[in-house]
Formats: sequence, C-alpha cells, structure tokens
Amino acid sequence: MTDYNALKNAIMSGKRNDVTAIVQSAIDAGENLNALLDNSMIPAMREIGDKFSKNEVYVPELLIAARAMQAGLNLIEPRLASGERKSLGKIAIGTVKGDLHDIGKNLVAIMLKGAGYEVIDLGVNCDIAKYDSAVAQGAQIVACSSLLTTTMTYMKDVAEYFKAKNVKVIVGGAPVTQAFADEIGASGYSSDANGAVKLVDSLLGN
Ligand code: B1M
Repeated sequence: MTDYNALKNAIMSGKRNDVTAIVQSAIDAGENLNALLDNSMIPAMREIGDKFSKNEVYVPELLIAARAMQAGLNLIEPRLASGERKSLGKIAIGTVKGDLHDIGKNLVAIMLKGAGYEVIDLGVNCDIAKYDSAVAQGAQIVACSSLLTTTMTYMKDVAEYFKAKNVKVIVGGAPVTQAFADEIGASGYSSDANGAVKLVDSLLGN
C-alpha cells in the first residue's frame, strides 16, 4: 500500500524519480489511482501552490514540484483518459497571440489536470480561431495566459468574442491584474496556478 505522505513529500520536494517509482508501484499493485490523486498528489500540488502564493517557496521549487507531479501524472493520465476517473470539466488553455512564454501556462494546465479537469492545451501564440476550435471540442472555459504587456491586450478580443458565444474566458499571467480582467469583461482572473484551479472550481460549481 502506498505511503501517501511519502508520495506527497516527494512531489513537493521535486523528487521526480521517487515519484515515478512510487506511482509505478501503485499501478503495478493495482491500487485505486483516484485515492492516490485525491489523498496525495492533488494535496501536494495544492499545498505547494499555497506556499507559492504566500511566498514561502519560489518559482524554482514550484517548477521542480510541477515536473515531479507531471512525471507521476504521465503514468496515471492514460488511465484518467480511459474514463476511470470522472472529469470535473473541460478547459482550454493557451498563451495568447504573439506571446511565446509557456512556463506559467504549463503550470496552470498541470494543476488543472491534477485537480481532475480535462485540459486542451493549445500551446503558445493562440489566436481566437485556435481557442474556438477547443470550444468546438467541448471546452467550457477558455483560459488565456500572457506575459507581455504588448500581448495582454489581445485578451480583450478573446473575451469579447466569447462573450457573444456565452463561453467564459479567464485570464492570467504576470502583467495581468483583476482590474484589467474586469475592464475587458473576462469571467475571472487568477494571479497563480493554484488560484486558477479555485477559480475554475467556482465557475463550474465544483
Ligand atoms: Co520573456 N519577458 N521575453 N522570455 N521572460 C518577461 C515576461 C519580462 C517581464 C522580462 C523583463 O523584461 N523583466 C519581459 C516582458 C516585459 C513586458 O511586457 N512588460 C519579457 C520580454 C520583454 C521578452 C521578449 C520580448 C524579449 C526579447 O526578445 N527582446 C521575448 C518575447 C518573446 C515572445 O513571447 N514573443 C521574451 C522571450 C522569453 C524567453 C523565450 C527567453 C523565455 C520564455 C521561455 C518559455 O516560456 N518557454 C522568457 C522568460 C523565461 C521570461 C521571464 C524571465 C520568466 C517568465 C516565467 O516563465 N516565469 C519573464 C520575467 C518574469 O516574469 N519575471 C520574462 C515563471 C512562471 C511560472 O510565471 O508565467 O507569470 P508566470 O505564470 C504564473 C502566473 O502568472 C500565473 O500562474 C503561473 C504560476 O503561478 N499564470 C496564470 C500564468 N498564466 C496564467 C493563466 C491563467 C491563470 C494564471 O489563466 C486563467
């Protein structure tokens, strides 16, 4: 039986090999992967996310924890996709047109996946047509990331386009603020990946 605390600590301290070994042995032993996620892996990311929000850990720690989480999720993901775990909803995420920064966007995607959401990751440099293609595939929320003051303005176009289609758009990224989100008519804003999960939870009533 997996030691949930050991797995949680391995994720939070970014010990990718340990995470892979623990998750693989849980899979080999036929353990309940929902329990593994709910009791260990998701709490690990939420806890490190909370520490990040409170400036108790910084980007490097968050990134190595996220990579360790991703290593575990890579082993579990095929089973999640096969329907063993009910998805909480489908979210499209992408960095906006003209912007190639993807580290923060990837963190948000990993946190959403870890929390039980199906994520359509559209990558970087996304125009409205790209986001729209994900909505056509059933995405209930469009999440936009931007790291540049020159590209964040495109979020207004995205928000306006999807408002007319009654699809919620949420925004984030270093230069983005709640005031900017309000100004462009976005459905929500989060300053970090953990907050993005809480935002999506509240918008979808989870
Ligand atoms: Co660039 N870059 N960069 N860069 N880069 C910044 C953003 C900059 C602030 C650096 C600086 O000058 N101090 C500056 C922007 C200035 C401005 O607009 N005011 C800048 C610039 C100018 C540029 C170029 C124009 C440089 C040049 O070529 N002259 C160029 C632009 C390229 C382009 O995109 N078209 C460029 C290029 C690059 C690299 C390619 C070298 C590289 C990106 C690599 C990659 O992403 N794969 C890069 C990097 C690494 C940075 C910095 C140093 C770090 C960004 C990062 O990854 N942060 C950055 C300086 C900085 O941010 N201090 C900088 C870590 C990441 C975890 O945080 O992305 O904020 P972040 O994500 C957070 C939250 O914001 C939030 O959650 C995440 C986790 O908590 N979040 C969301 C993010 N997206 C969200 C979406 C949501 C919710 C929350 O949806 C709801």
